[in-house]
Amino acid sequence: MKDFKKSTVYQIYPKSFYDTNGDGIGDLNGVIEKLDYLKTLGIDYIWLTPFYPSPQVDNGYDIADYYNIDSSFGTLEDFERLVQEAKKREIYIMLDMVLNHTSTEHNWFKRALGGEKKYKDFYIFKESADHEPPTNWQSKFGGNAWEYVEKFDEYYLHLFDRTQADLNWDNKEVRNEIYGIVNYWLEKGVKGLRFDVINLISKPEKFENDSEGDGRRFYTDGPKIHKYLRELNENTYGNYDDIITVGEMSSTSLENCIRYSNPEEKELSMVFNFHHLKVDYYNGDKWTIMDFDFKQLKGLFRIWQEDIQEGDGWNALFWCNHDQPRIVSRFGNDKEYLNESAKMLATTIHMMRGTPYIYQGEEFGMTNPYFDSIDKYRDVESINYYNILKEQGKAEEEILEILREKSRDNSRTPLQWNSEENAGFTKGTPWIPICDKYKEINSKDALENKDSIFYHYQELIQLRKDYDVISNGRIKFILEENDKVLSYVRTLSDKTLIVINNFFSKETMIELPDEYLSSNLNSRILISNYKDSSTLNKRLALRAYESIVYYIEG
Ligand code: TEU
Ligand code: CA
Repeated sequence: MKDFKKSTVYQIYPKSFYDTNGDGIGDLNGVIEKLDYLKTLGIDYIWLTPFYPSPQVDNGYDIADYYNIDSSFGTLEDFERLVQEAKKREIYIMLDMVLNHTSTEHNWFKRALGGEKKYKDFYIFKESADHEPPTNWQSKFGGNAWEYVEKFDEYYLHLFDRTQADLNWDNKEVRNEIYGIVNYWLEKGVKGLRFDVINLISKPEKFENDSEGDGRRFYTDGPKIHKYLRELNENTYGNYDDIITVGEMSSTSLENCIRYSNPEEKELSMVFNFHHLKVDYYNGDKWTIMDFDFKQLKGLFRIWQEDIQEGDGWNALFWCNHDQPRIVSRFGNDKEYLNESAKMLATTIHMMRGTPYIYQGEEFGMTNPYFDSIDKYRDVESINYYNILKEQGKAEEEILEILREKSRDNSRTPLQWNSEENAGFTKGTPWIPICDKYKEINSKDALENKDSIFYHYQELIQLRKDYDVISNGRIKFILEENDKVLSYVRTLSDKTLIVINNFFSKETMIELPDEYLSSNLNSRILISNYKDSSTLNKRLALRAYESIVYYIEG
């Protein structure tokens, strides 16, 4: 059995991972073919984003059938083979469970539209006077969150696209159906579950206008969320002793995050929160351009690490996923300091308290693709906001500049396997353009160079297994006032780690607090991103993006 505190999860977006049949779309057989590569990296779990039958309006987060595989990705047999082949390599599969909403192509929704009351109650239909939506809540993808159905003279709720109708979790029959779905996949040998937007499932009893915002305060960490998660646990994965679970909890609070992930609450193993990835949203608005606020980033990490520790909760640690721009292009430097900054960013989160997640391509420094025209984009959110920003009167070039920094497609371009045609991803035409840096940035070159970002990740993954102070130590942030360097200390009995990261290209000096220097005779460098980093000293000069981890015993 795997210890999730010593494990690392690798996220695969199958559509962009590896295509084996030349249709331009990555597939499950592509994942199987690359398992040895993942074994070399050393990861423990593969989280696969949704591969279920779907009209693909939101690339699979709009599920039409929870019990099957979309033919573009393969078959159930392929999936079963993947589980077995991965297991042979001691890698386990984590599935993405999208249970807040279904596609409007799901049979339940079709029967609801057909007028069957049982299925109408699976969703959230509301009457409303005067052809006005029932509330002013906004969809996360832009526009009002209610869609009108003429036939009933009613609206249904969709917090995401209008083809993603929210399920009514207050209906016991819906919850029972959901237990059935989760148990079906657990019986197939799945060992991990990632629950999509799971802190949005419990809607308020009364639906009312939000005079202060877009409605999220009424349903984020909603009234019955803890009850529903405990019940889900009790009826599904709680009956096994080796399943890890992670909830995607967009803007959750600390207090709720602790309840979700404290083992005594019997809800989830850990939580993704996104607060640290909103430090480049000007006034909270994603669709703006702003340098990241480093002080804010540091403050958020400190709070979410130290306070979750106090509450005995557990964090999922991550910079990247299929919804986020590439981290080297965002908080690092993907030009002069690609190697240094990618390694520094990796060390920053892999040495923290929590379970690290790596998003495909991150392990060798994939960057944003910097698309130059709107027709290269595929993502529903990006295209919606392109139109919204147009309507607001913004110029084409300014909108494209924003998308180049903020679009979800930044992370969805195909994995760059080598410097050959289509980066070795497909023999056909890729469903979305390839990032044109693939000649310099690709996994083959990374594997051939012992100093590459890839081997830095490999080492970080192994260190977490070898050093209990990483998996189980306490964390405390230091150098809080420093506006260039993020630093923290991990401790476990007589072992100490000092983690130091310069987030900028300018050289900088730091002074460490005396308490960590008394026993520096026994100190050594555990990992760093320069070959000749200095030994432990009170005063240290850090070069561009320099990142050093000191290990002290005794
Ligand atoms: O994302 C939830 C979510 O709120 C975001 O991170 C979202 O992508 C946001 O709009 C970013 O601006 C999850 C999935 O990860 C995402 O791919 C899905 O589109 C979404 O849920 C709906 O299922
Ligand atoms: Ca394919």
